[in-house]
Amino acid sequence: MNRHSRPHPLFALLAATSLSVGLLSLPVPAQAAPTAQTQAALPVENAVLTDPPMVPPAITRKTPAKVIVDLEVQEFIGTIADGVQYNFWSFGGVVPGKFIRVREGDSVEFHLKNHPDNKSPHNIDLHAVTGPGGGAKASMTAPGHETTFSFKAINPGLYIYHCAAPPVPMHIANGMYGLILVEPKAGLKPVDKEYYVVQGDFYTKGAFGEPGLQPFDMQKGIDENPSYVLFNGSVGAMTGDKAITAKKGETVRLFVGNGGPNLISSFHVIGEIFDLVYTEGGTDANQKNVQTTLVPAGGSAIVEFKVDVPGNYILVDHSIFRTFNKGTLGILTVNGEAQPDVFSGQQSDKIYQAQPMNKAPVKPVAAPDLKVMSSGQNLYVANCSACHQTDGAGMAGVFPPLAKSDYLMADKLRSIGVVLKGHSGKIQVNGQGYDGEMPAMSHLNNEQVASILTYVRNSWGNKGDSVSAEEVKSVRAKMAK
Ligand code: HEC
Ligand SMILES: [Cu+2]
Repeated sequence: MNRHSRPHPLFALLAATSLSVGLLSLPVPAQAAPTAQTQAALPVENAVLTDPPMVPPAITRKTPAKVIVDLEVQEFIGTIADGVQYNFWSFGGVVPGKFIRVREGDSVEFHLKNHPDNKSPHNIDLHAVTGPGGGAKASMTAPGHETTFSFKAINPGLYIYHCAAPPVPMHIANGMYGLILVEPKAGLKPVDKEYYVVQGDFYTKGAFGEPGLQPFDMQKGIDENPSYVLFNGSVGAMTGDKAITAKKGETVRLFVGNGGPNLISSFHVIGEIFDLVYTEGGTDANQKNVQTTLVPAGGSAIVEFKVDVPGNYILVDHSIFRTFNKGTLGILTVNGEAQPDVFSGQQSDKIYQAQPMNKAPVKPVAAPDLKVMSSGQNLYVANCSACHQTDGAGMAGVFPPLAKSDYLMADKLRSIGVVLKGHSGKIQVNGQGYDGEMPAMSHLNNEQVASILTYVRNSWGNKGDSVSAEEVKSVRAKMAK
């Protein structure tokens, strides 16, 4: 039997509290507002909401206000990767949801609208809320309804918000999360650029990149085995012409969140050091000079850094398979003049003559077949020794040595190519330059080339593995293309 067909008891508990209460009592009668009198004195404003990666402007007010937040839940089919669609659920039609910015001490009047075309009831649990469920039960909203609740933003900090309608993990996995910043009374120090980045893990029936509309995979979610781990809801949401940008010398502040639902992020920007980290989104900029900061599922971090050198800086989760195989990659492009005293770029690339390493070989090389060795020797004498000499020593400056040849031993497939194709042009063998012409030995068949090279790679002090006719064949096939 399917493991998740019988719901966990917690599900029943949640259903009995938030969902059923929310649904059965819909429309929820507006609760008498106990703070109506005090609120009446506050100036009223509408919150500025932004799509990722943008952040609303800093709050310049010095006194509290009543801030109205209007957020509409939208279920929509969007692109999760090139050629791959997913049925996202969202706060405001974007994943992560709209960025909300209020000030410590503000009274927030929250309006949650559930679009009539949606199929599921939804709600919102804001981690910035002090009160049961973070507002989840108070905001349970059926499709085609709008609910309202109010809270006072007592604690400053950067908080995740998310849907908490059952099944909760599925709503979160579908993209129902975002960030709300409660600016401290004194404000945040002004910086040049602010951006909004949220990581999330996604569970599709198909593997990463498998095209078409991909359904949600509950079992992969339970197993914590995502097909995608993404910044801002899709592969490429922050690359190419969607990369975030800054100018050399500017200070960048990233509001980083992690919607989860499962994974913890080891957030890192390749080639930068965070000058300042507000660990876990608290208001104490408690850490200086940090390479990688943890962002818990359902948590956040604020990082700040000055960009001193132009170029592309890659945002990653340093659990690095996620970056290379599951999509966790964003780019910050820094424009400006080069800064060679801070970073020079590559200054040279030359051949490095090293002593052989006296490490024990990891994989013992099988002794070459004696028959192969002796036929290889005969063929070598007939075809190669005129130039490379019977003892493989070559002739200084004219014919490169094969005995103890670093060039020969470094790359088996390349040496097959040299024999089949010949070689001309500059070449370095054991530190000595050669610029001669070796004729293509195309009259030799695969077997013969294999035995010659097996002999050469195991004579005069050379020690290497055998060359098979199969390998020669595949090099020959590649050449033909
Ligand atoms: C007519 C002379 C001549 C013959 C015959 C000849 N080679 Fe060469 N070989 C050269 C020259 C010259 C070079 C260097 C080419 C260059 O400078 O680009 C070379 C380069 C090489 C290299 C790469 C450099 C090194 O030392 O590792 C290998 C391997 C090699 N030959 C193997 C062979 C084998 C095996 C045969 C016989 C099947 C053979 N050669 C036959 C002249 C010859
Ligand atoms: Cu929801």
